[in-house]
Amino acid sequence: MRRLLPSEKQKEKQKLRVLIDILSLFPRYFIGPFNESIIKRAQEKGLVTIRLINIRDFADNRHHRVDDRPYGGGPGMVMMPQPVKAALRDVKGSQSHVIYLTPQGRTLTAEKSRQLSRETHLVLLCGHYEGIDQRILDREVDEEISIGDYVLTNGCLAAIVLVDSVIRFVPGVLGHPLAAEEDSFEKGLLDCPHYTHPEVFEGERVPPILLSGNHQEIAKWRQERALKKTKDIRPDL
Ligand code: 4GY
Repeated sequence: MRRLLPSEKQKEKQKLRVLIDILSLFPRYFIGPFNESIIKRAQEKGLVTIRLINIRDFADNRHHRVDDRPYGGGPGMVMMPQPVKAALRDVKGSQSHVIYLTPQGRTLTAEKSRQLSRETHLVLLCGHYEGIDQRILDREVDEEISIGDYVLTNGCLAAIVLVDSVIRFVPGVLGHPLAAEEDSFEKGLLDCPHYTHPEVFEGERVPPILLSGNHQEIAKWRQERALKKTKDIRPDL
């Protein structure tokens, strides 16, 4: 194999960093989930930087209003374009990929999360009320993503889910370098069952094959169980 040029060596060592800006009306939503466990550690390691931006801070009217009544009538309120545009202008750069979280988007998959983990700068736009003025979505958003076929009260929880699933694919975030690949969905199957100590719990034994030390047989068993589970629960996969 060809030796790496000095510039390439440097690039190899250089950490893949992801900057994630989250624009919402409720930045406090994220404080709990982002300050625990793996997401917390990913930030401490400098692999991921998450910034929380309050769209209301960018409202140019005296009362910092961010919503107004929908043209054409009907219930609910719509987020006004001005504050959203100003917040986006504040964070957007040449490398930004802007995502709007909405049930109207393409459903998030592991493949999409892996793809997003290779972006330099993700901007996540979280709506509230009936949503955001369509002119912002048309002009400023690169992609609309849904986390599933149900409606949340706002986009913040969907953004938390997206961040969590994306950062698992950022190299160095999970302990084992191949952990993200080993998990469910990477082979198009649901995961197999897992067992730990004790060997007998309330009279139920761990499947004996897992204690056999025969790694080939264990791998075969896990594959079979994953296949059966997938056929039963998700034949569409
Ligand atoms: N499902 N996937 C979702 C959602 C809430 C009104 C627009 C979802 O991603 N987002 O249900 N979002 C709505 C609330 C404004 C977002």
